Amino acid sequence: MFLREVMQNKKYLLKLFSIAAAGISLSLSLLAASAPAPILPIPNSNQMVWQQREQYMFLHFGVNTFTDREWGEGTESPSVFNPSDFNAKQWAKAAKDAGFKMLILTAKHHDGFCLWPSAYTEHSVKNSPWKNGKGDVVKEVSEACKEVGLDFGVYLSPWDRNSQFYGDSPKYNEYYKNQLRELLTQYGKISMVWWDGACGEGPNGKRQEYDWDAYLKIVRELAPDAVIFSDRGDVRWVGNEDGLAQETCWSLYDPSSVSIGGGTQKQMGEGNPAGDEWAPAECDVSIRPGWFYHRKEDSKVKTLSHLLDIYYRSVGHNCCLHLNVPPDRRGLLHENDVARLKEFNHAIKENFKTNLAAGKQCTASAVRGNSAQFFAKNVADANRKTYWSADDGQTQATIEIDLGNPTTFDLVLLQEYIELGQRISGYHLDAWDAGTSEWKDIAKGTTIGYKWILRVPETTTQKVRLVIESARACPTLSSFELYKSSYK
Ligand code: FUL
Repeated sequence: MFLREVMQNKKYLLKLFSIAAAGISLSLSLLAASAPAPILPIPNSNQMVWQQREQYMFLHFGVNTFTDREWGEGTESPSVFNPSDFNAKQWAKAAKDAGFKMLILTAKHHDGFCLWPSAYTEHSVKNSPWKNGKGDVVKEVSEACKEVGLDFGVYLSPWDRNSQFYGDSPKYNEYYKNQLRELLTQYGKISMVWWDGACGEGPNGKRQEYDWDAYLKIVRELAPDAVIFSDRGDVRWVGNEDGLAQETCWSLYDPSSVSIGGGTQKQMGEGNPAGDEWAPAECDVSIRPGWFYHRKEDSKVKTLSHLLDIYYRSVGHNCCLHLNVPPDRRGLLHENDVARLKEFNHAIKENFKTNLAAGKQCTASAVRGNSAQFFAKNVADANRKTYWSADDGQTQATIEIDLGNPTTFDLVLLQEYIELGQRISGYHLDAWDAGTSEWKDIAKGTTIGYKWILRVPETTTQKVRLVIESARACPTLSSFELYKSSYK
């Protein structure tokens, strides 16, 4: 009798003990483990805003539009600038409708002609017949952007073939800084300043030395929200004008290892995982062969499949796409370009309409602190801010998605939580082959960063896994999405 009671109590105690233990381990696993420490460098808030724009539009417009040239000499008469039907609202609307988030205008190109009535030169719209010299393209474009909710930025070419000061370095630097100040103070919020490194000799036969530090200081002071596109700025050039990034693309960069303006395409495009600067890459490219409008190129607007290829290899390669659409002599975006932009936007929307992995069962070989905050399911929600992560020191892991049923896809979209740094440096993707009961490699990659899109052969499977082979520190992943494209 006594023994039986003891045994029953023991059973009871054991039961109580195991319930308590389960409770403790459950609450431990739900306890938030701390997030991985950021691995430097990391993006600043302006760079985060920039990256999430993904696509913005370039507008090359000026005297070249009317002289049918790509680079003006600087000797063009302002009288050639006379758009017959100028309408900045049409530009902004077309950009907005096409899913672009910002417009960048050539306020001044290499010919030195200013699209705003600068007080520092006569070579501007103020001496053109357009609106009897009372027009201001910069103003109209900035206002049109505001009206439709687009950000606005300016390209102020440092190379100026018109200015008498060019080549007399201190004088020209003053001139350039004054023009920068005009643009940054008279047109509302400026979200990007775009500089190329083109440089030449002035009328005195001397090569101009740009005072980049002083230019930078002015932008930082007068446009604190702006990102600067420049070797010395916040966003680097990808190294070509085809809109195409390399197969590896780090947002980390070491400018000292790349000669200014002379870096190889590969160095600029790939970035450098050992770099101590965060300088993600921009892919700039024109929708036509030239940057400026030429009537003979009306039939040479890039095809939809060409634009889609550019999209996958820019936005889908951890970069932003800066697509140039040059206004014509009327001062309008040409019908052919507008139609193509519409198709392009429609195709992207369709291709990424249904994430086939949304809400599906995700598991990982390791979860940081075994904490719910870092569970693999975070890669299958629609929230970029929730992410999966592994424990410190763990640089290899596998994340598996069970789709429930055999599912067909040909696009895989991956995102790291870059607020904590870009980490992943090698991975491959496997699909489960139910016939042979084996995993089969369908793609491999190096970097992911903010966004990487893999185009894979059309694959039908119930289970997919991402095998992370190497990383600079414990990896994070905020999205692992699958799509079936309708447009190629
Ligand atoms: C280059 C310029 O020389 C081209 O004319 C064009 O403006 C391109 C976007 O940048 O540096």
